[in-house]
Amino acid sequence: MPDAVHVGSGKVRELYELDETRLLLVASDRISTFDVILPTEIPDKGRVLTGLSAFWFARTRDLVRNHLLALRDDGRSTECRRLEMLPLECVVRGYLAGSGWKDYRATGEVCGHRLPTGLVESQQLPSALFTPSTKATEGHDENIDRDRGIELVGADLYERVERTSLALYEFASRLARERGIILADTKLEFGLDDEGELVLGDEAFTPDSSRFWPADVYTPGTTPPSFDKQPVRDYCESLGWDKLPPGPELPPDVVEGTRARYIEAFERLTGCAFADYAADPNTVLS
Ligand code: Q0Z
Repeated sequence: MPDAVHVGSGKVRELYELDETRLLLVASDRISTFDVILPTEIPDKGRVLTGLSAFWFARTRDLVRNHLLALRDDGRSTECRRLEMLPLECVVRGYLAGSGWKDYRATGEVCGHRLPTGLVESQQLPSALFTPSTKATEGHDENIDRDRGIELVGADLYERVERTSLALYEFASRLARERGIILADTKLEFGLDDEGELVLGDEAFTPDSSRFWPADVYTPGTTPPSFDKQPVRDYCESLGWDKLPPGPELPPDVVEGTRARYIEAFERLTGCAFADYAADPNTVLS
């Protein structure tokens, strides 16, 4: 990456500094499952996720500002405004899954929200919950309650990110549901710009930052299949792999099936042909 200093690595993305005010976020084709990066890539996954995020940024501009400045021609790189990121992972849950389901089963609560008794796994919640977490230094994010969230960012900002996160989730989950995808939950990240304005950053409503479920097979009381990664999970389970690194290589049919699912999610949600996005990434912005 000429003229850019590498400033960070995520599991599947890289972050570069373009200048004092701009960063470049580059999504690779790497895939993780059971929290392990696999040695085999899924061609076009990075472009699908970059295009989806950009689509949502464009569609939610009236709800909150966002960091998107431009998409590069490669379709996997986003030029973005450099923000002061908040130390809060803004999780919204519309359905009982993952750590929310575990916490509910153990305590009847999720992040301090008391829920009705008798809910089953993957059930839709009476209303979506804001269940923030903090980036733990090692391993998994730590769920926090409202009081801890307010300690971290202050009451005024906490209430702004809560309201904004819920509004974004309501918008995106409704659009996704109309297109056959349940957005069970999602993680958003916000920052402040140089004027102290709240800005949506990072990625938004991608299958890497959210749980996507196919609506046509959704059954409360069961563990729904992942819209995108189910072929990978099923293959890994079939090997009896211990889920410790290194992960297994994926065979070509699993790679192709998984790539097709990412592209299907992109096309259903954006209404754009993926080939049109590949030819000109700006097609998702209008
Ligand atoms: C995002 C991350 C990644 C590693 C910092 N607009 C922004 N301004 C300031 N900081 C960030 C952003 Cl998006 C920022 N991350 C997460 C992404 C690789 C870490 F691609 N960290």
